[in-house]
Formats: sequence, structure tokens, C-alpha cells
Amino acid sequence: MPKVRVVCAHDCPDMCSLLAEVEDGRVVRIQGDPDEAYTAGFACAKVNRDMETLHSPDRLRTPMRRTGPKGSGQFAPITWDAALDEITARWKAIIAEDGPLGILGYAYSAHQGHMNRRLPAGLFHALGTTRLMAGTVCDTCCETAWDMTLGPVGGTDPQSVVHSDLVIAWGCDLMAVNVHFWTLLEKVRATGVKLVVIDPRRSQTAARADWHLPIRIGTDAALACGIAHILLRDGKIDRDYVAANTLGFDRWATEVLPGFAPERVARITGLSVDDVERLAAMYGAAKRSLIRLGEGMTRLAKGGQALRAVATLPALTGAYGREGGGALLLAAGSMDFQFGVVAKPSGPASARMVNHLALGEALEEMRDPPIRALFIAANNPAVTNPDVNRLRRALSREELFTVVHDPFMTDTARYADIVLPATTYLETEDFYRSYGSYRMQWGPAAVPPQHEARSNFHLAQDLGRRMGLTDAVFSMAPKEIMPLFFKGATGIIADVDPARVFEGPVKVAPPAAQEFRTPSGKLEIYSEALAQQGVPPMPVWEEDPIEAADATRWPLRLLTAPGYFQAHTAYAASPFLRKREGAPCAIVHPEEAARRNLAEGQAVRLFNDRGEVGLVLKISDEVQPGVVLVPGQRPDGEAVSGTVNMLCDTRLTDMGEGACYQSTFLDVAAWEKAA
Ligand SMILES: Nc1nc2c(c(=O)[nH]1)N[C@H]1C(S)=C(S)[C@@H](COP(=O)(O)OP(=O)(O)OC[C@H]3O[C@@H](n4cnc5c(=O)[nH]c(N)nc54)[C@H](O)[C@@H]3O)O[C@H]1N2
Ligand SMILES: Nc1nc2c(c(=O)[nH]1)N[C@H]1C(S)=C(S)[C@@H](COP(=O)(O)OP(=O)(O)OC[C@H]3O[C@@H](n4cnc5c(=O)[nH]c(N)nc54)[C@H](O)[C@@H]3O)O[C@H]1N2
Ligand code: SF4
Ligand SMILES: [Mo]
Repeated sequence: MPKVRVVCAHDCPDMCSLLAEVEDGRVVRIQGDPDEAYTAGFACAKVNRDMETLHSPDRLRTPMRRTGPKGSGQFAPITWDAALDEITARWKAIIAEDGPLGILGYAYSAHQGHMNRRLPAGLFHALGTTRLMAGTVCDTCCETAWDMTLGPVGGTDPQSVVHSDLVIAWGCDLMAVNVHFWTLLEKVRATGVKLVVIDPRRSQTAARADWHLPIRIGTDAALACGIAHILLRDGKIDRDYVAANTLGFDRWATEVLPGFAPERVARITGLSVDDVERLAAMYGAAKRSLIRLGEGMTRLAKGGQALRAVATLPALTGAYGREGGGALLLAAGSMDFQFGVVAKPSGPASARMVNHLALGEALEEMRDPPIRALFIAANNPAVTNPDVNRLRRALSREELFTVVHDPFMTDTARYADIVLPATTYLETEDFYRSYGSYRMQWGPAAVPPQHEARSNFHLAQDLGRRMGLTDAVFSMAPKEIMPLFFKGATGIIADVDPARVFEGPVKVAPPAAQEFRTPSGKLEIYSEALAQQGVPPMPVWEEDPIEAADATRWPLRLLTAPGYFQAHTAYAASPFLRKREGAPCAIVHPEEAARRNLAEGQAVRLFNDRGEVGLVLKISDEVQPGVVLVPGQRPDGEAVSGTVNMLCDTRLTDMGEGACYQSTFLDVAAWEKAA
């Protein structure tokens, strides 16, 4: 049976090389590529089932036009020509009346390679429309905090973990989001290297670790400052490394660290003094410790400080200077591809911006001109954005002309005037580079587009040409564009020959010692850029006043974490995976359940000032008292009622204007009482 070597496009740091077995035009099996080292011959439990999503009977087959009220999901099929004619006629009319700023292109990155995710952005860039500040729903807080500390550069190569002597998964559930790193780590652990997990939840990763520290949500900066305090107290700082490679250590040591004695750190974090001491001793003794940083701990008001404090630690012991040592958040920063070729083909240097997470506000409040046309692709904000009640109200505006491009009729697509059927990655060719490792690969299509689906790339080209754009990328083939990504590239990809990428997986490696690309060229414990923004310039833990006030009004805090068998809403069409993940649920500690007289498996109401949702209750000591864990974000129809982001507001993080899902406070009660 023919096997096509494709690349997994899901938003996942592993970027597996996959073999898709094709029979009679259908993918019948997907497995990991045994010839690509990092993939190591296996795909995760989700992607093993991707043929179900690809060939799902629920796929959108043709373009459709709305026939009922917005949100009702009533549509009738139309032809592609009719759809494209109507879209371009509406856009041209808006441009003639209000200028291009009356249009918002809201295309995200999920589940595609760089051609398909970036050309829709390029279309709107070239048209000069209002632009999306993308990714604030995801990683802009942690990424900005990292850049403010180390500069725009990737972290430790995960494949160098074979040289590490201690691994800390700090707020990262490897078993959910980084399974191939986990596999490599298991081999290293077999040689005696210890794994420590710092996570409010006893995740599957934490349950398998040598040591789990169940830290209180939002207190990681205090723990990191506490470790630094003890390292300083005990003479465990690598003074030479710090002097040569960091900026501001002495001020941090005299102005901030004295406030983080172990007793205070224990009170803030909910850990014991002994645990804080033991962790610092372990960390101080290791030479090549590797911290795998998760994003979860930054999705709250002071998330940037948390990331900066933790990312500073490997400088204190000199681990950043040694192979296998350091920290890994993302790798992408070191692979300097010229993606602007597709993302910014032409168009004004700057334009009005909309923060990804604040779409509802933008639709309701922007004036001069208001947003009259919205194009959404590869994104399901009616479920995944914070404050989705407001967003859905805004999407219901009758005079807003909304187009949604997706393989499925999502909760967002229900609000569209025109829905367009999208391909999945298995139906389109693309260029992929991992964001969690130093690898790149070309992926061909395994099968042709299903039904009448068109890829994001194809659609952006169709729309670009109809809108009169003449940039070459609107008529070039992906294979012609790919080599341009390498033109003028610097650093570790400068020597890669694009022809090699067409042939198979390519691995590059960052220098063994961590680079810093900050203004000072050093790891900036003191950041002048932050000082100028009025943000504390040195890593510190401070209580957030709004969170503190909310905590006095509501007894529980929301913990959100990725699902093991779902990634956001993208696998919702696989009945097998839906079943494996189980019904959308809320997990509380037995004490919290007992206090409210709630039983395992019953329907409960989660509520606060912003709204309520209905979920199935699970009772488990995997979380601490005071917390309610809601894994994933699930479509409306799957839950008892609603979706968790109805409870979250659109506050911004301290750095990078990111989402604060975990700054959400609430209570839980029996569902019946609500009625
Ligand atoms: N299976 C699966 N894989 C995925 C995804 C998915 O939804 N499902 N999503 C994909 C996407 S879009 C992304 S951005 C990535 C990254 O996905 P992320 O959501 O960043 O996942 P993690 O890095 O595991 O971080 C979440 C972990 O942080 C913990 N955590 C939460 N708050 C805190 C805190 O205050 N302190 C500490 N120390 N820990 C905390 C949570 O309990 C959880 O275990 O994963 C990708 N991969
Ligand atoms: N409470 C809470 N909310 C969160 C998070 C959290 O941790 N807690 N995590 C946040 C994070 S990290 C992220 S990244 C966001 C994710 O938010 P989204 O990007 O909205 O998440 P997905 O459900 O992955 O949505 C992707 C959509 O793309 C469609 N799709 C798949 N492939 C293609 C394609 O090739 N073309 C097109 N046009 N469409 C395609 C899918 O069917 C799906 O509808 O959610 C955020 N929301
Ligand atoms: S582990 Fe990640 S990259 Fe690999 S198959 Fe699963 S989702 Fe895709
Ligand atoms: Mo994300």
C-alpha cells in the first residue's frame, strides 16, 4: 500500500514525521516515521486517529450561505464562484466607503504549516486592513517574557537532554503536550537522572516523576526567587558565568532576593520550607540541569514575571553555558526564516491592530471605521477565546459580514454569513518547522482535497487575485516559495540548502552554550525595556491586586490544562477521541466536593460574575483544595451547558498582552440548583 511521508501540522512542539497509508484515495492508517530520530516511529494517540477527522462525515462539503439567524447554523450550499464573488464584492464596497480598515482578517496558525498559516495573513497585510495581533490567546506572554530575558532566541535543544543531569518540567505536562521529549527523557532517567515536576496539578507527568511539587497557581516567581535566595546564601552561584553573561544580578541580589527567604516562599507557594530547601539544593548541585518550561504558568495576570524568574535560574548555576543544561520554552526564535515573503508581501508598514483575545471588544467598540467585515480561518474563537459570551453577542451583529473557513461547522462558523470548506493538513503541501525542537521538513499532501475543500493557501491566492493584488506570492506554487524562506537567513539555518528540505527531515542544532540576543547581549535580570514600560524590571513575585480581591469573593480558582486526547476543539470530529477524553468536566479536591455535598459524576454549575457553564464533576486529589481544574476547551454541544471560557475575562498579562484564563475565580454548585 502506498505510504506518503507527511508532517503532523497540529499545534504541537513535536512536529512528527508521519507515514500515511493511502488506499483508494483514503488515508487508512497513520503512524510515526521510523526513520526520523525525534519522532522515533510513533505518533501520539490523537494523531493515530487523524484519518477519522480527515474522512469524517461531518466535514463541510461545499461553500454555504446563511439562511437563518446568526448562530443558528442554518445554511444552504452555494458554488465557490458565488461565494468568492459575494465576499469580494462586499469587501470592495467596504473599502470604497470606509477604507480597508473596516475589514479584519482573523486567521490563526492552528494545525497547518507555514504557507497555509501565513498567506491569509499576507492577504490582509497587502490589502491594508485592520491587523490581528495574533497568538495572545496562546503564547505571547511567555514569549515576550523570554525575549525580555534572553532575547529572541530559542532555548536548549531538547535532543541534548541526553547530556542533562537533572530535568525539571516546570508547569509543563509533557505527557500531554510533548510526548516525544517524554520518550527521550525516559531513556535518560533510566541512567539515574531525576525528573522534578512543578505543577499545581498531579498531571500524568507529575504522577510519573521522581518528585512532584504541587505549587499554588501563580506563585512560580516566588519559588524561583526563593531558589535564587538560597543559592546566594549557600555560595552556590557560578560567579564567573554570572559576571560574564548576565546583567543586573547584584541589584537583584540586594534589592529583591532578600525578600524571598524560604519561610516566606513556603507561605506564598503552599510548599513546605523543607521542599523549597531541598529543591534549591538539588538545583545548586546539578551542573547541566534542564528546565522544560510550560506556558500554563504564564496564563495569568503576572505570568511574565513567573517566566522571567524561572528562566533566570540556569544562569545562576552556569547551566546555560553547558551542553544539556539551560531551559527550553520554544525553539523557533533561533530559526530565522524569512516568513515575511508570504506574511507581508506588500501593504502599509503599520495599520490598526486588534488583540486576538479581544475580538468581541473590537467588534463592539471600534469606530472610524467600525469593523464591518470579518474573515476567520483556522480558529474557533467562539470557544477558545476568553469572554466568549461577549464575543458571541458581537458576532451576532446583523450588519457584520463574517466569513469562516474551516473543515467543520464549528461554534464560530455558526455565526458566519458565508462558510467555506477548508482542507486539513493531510490534503495540502506545506513547509513545517518545529517550535519545540530544531527540525524542519516538507510535507506533501497524502490525498487530494476532500469534497470541495480548499486550503488556506489556495483560498488566500483566490481572494488575493480577485481583490486585484499583484504580489507574486498570490500566483506562485508553494514549492516555488519555500526556497525564499531561506534567502538571507542568518544563524543556524543559514547553511541549510532548501533542496535538502524537499528530500526529507532536516535537523539543525543551536550552539551548545545558550546565546543571548538582548540589547546588552547578556541575560537581562534587569531589563531597561521593562523599566520603561513601568513593569518591575527585575524578576519578582508580587500579589496581583485584582486576583487578590477576586479571591476574597470567590472560593475557587480556575486551573486550565490541555486535554490528553483533545487539543482545543480540533479533534472534536473524532468520536473515538471524544470518548477517550470523556465528557467536558470539572475536577475538584474531595474536601471541596464534601463541603458542597457534591458527588462524582453529577452535573455541576461553575459560575462567577461573567456567566455559568454546566460540566460533569470529577473528584480527585490530583488538584489541591481551592482549585477547580477544567481540562481543555470543548465545543458547546459536548458539555451539560456552555464552554469554560464563558467564565474568563479579557484582562491582559503583565507582558505580551496575553490571556489570563487562570486569573478566573468562581464557585461550583449542583446543576439542579441553577434551574
Ligand atoms: N494534547 C494536547 N497537546 C497540545 C495542546 C492541547 O490542547 N492538547 N495544545 C497545543 C498548544 S496550542 C500549545 S500552546 C502547547 C502548550 O500547551 P500548554 O497549555 O502551555 O501546556 P503545558 O505547557 O503542559 O502547560 C500546562 C501545565 O501548566 C500547569 N500550570 C497551570 N498553572 C500553573 C502555574 O501557575 N504554575 C505551574 N508551575 N504550573 C501551572 C498545568 O497544570 C498544566 O499541567 O501544547 C500544544 N499541545
Ligand atoms: N481556558 C483556556 N482557553 C484557551 C487555552 C487554555 O489553556 N485555557 N489555550 C489557548 C491556546 S494555547 C490556544 S493556541 C487557543 C487555540 O484556539 P483555536 O486556534 O481556536 O483552537 P482549535 O480548536 O485548535 O481551532 C482551530 C480550528 O481550526 C480548524 N482547522 C484545522 N485545520 C485547518 C486548516 O487546515 N484550515 C482551516 N481553515 N482550519 C483548520 C479546526 O477545525 C478548528 O475549528 O486556545 C486558547 N484558549
Ligand atoms: S505528538 Fe504532536 S506532532 Fe506528534 S503526532 Fe501528536 S500532535 Fe502531531
Ligand atoms: Mo497555543
